[in-house]
Amino acid sequence: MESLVLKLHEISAVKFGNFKLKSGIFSPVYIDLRLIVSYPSLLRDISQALISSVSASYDVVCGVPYTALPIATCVSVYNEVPMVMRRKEIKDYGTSKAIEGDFKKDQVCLIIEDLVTSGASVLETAAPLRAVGLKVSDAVVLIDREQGGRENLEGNGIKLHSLIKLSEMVRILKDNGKLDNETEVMVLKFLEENRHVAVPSPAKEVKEKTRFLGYEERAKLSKNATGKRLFEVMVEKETNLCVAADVGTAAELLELAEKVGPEICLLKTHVDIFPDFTPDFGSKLRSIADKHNFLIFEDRKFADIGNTVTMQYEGGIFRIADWSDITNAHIISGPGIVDGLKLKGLPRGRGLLLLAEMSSAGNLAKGDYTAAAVKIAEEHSDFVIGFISVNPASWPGSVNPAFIQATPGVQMVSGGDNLGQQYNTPHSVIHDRGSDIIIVGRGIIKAKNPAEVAREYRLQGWNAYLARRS
Ligand code: 5BU
Repeated sequence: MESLVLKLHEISAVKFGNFKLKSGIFSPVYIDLRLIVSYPSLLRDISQALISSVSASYDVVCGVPYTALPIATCVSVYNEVPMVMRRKEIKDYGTSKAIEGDFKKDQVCLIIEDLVTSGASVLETAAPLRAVGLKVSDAVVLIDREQGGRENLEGNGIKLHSLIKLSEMVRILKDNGKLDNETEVMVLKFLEENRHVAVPSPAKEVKEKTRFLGYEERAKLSKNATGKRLFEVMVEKETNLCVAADVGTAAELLELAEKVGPEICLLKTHVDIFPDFTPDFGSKLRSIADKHNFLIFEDRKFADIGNTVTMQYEGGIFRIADWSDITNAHIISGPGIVDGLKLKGLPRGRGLLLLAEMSSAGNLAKGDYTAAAVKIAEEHSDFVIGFISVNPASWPGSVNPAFIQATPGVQMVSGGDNLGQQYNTPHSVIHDRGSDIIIVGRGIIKAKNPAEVAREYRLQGWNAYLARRS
């Protein structure tokens, strides 16, 4: 081991200074094992030492690209064990495989790596290997930087075998006069202080980015004209308030729209509750919306098969597609519902919200159902502009920041009604739960002065958005 460490130092594969690592932290020591391909006998020695340190049995080996690829190749050749290769970039032509080589499902694959810090690179390789049916339970590494990699891998069912720890290397170099006292102390102190480097999570990073991204930047990301406009209106009017106009008549709704218009980005309707609905309702509301610069959202909650919803959206007495910028749909019937609505909505420049979660107690839109809504939205991002959601910050994966999140069940104080509705405050919805729009019904429409109260909700919603971004 000592001669191996001294040889690595001799070829400058171990350097001391101030280096930024992949994990983002600065380190006084840097190890560059890419150089070993220029020293065939060293490459051979490392490969043989690595393999003799693993007692677990395995059927194939796989090197973490790129530095460990030649090491894995040598291990494969010397020990006559087959190798598979992980592609870092998957081709969009040919076979598009993430894992190349011949293998069978349930075969055991040993991962070979040159250096482990947080273990992130090993995990990036383990995921596609596992996805194609290989079993991964061991990884062998030349150098363990002792910065949490062992624990992070263990948490993902992978036992780490290391040939040497960085602190041991430092001691060998010191004992052989290759390192002064001061540098040794500094490196050991650094290792001691950085024992736990977290594995960076792509999902968490996207979420964090979305949290700080402004509506104006997200407007540019939206692939749908209405989605874009909604973000833009929010920025222009400094409002993320949608009023749910669940009043008794169409006449009252038009009156309310005039009053709250200056405060809102969106007005949500349930037209099928009006006894006085007439075919000119849409054009009347449209002109108020244009005057006050807000969008219209008919909360129709389509739920049928694709063919039926095309007729429900375009036809009947309500002719929703003619006047409502946005409507929404359950995904209970599968993605065909989006295809159906898109057929009629997209040529008119409309947008669709998918119901990923609901606000009412005991509802079934959670877990896999919510995840399915996100997947369908991704597949139709030209028409789907976002989601009805309650707690998007807690969704397990990352969500494209082009999608807008709109949340019903909002009042100044949390609580509920006696029919299952559950309320959160504007601050909790926007700041804590990661939503973009507060949908407020009775909190505003039952107030003596709806315009004044709408203004209060607007300020609370907007301040929560500003606080989230800072
Ligand atoms: P409220 O008065 O603020 O409770 O009205 C909420 C509105 O949002 C009402 O029009 C509902 O139909 C709508 N809503 C909801 O409350 N919860 C949901 O999950 C969905 C819509 Br989807």
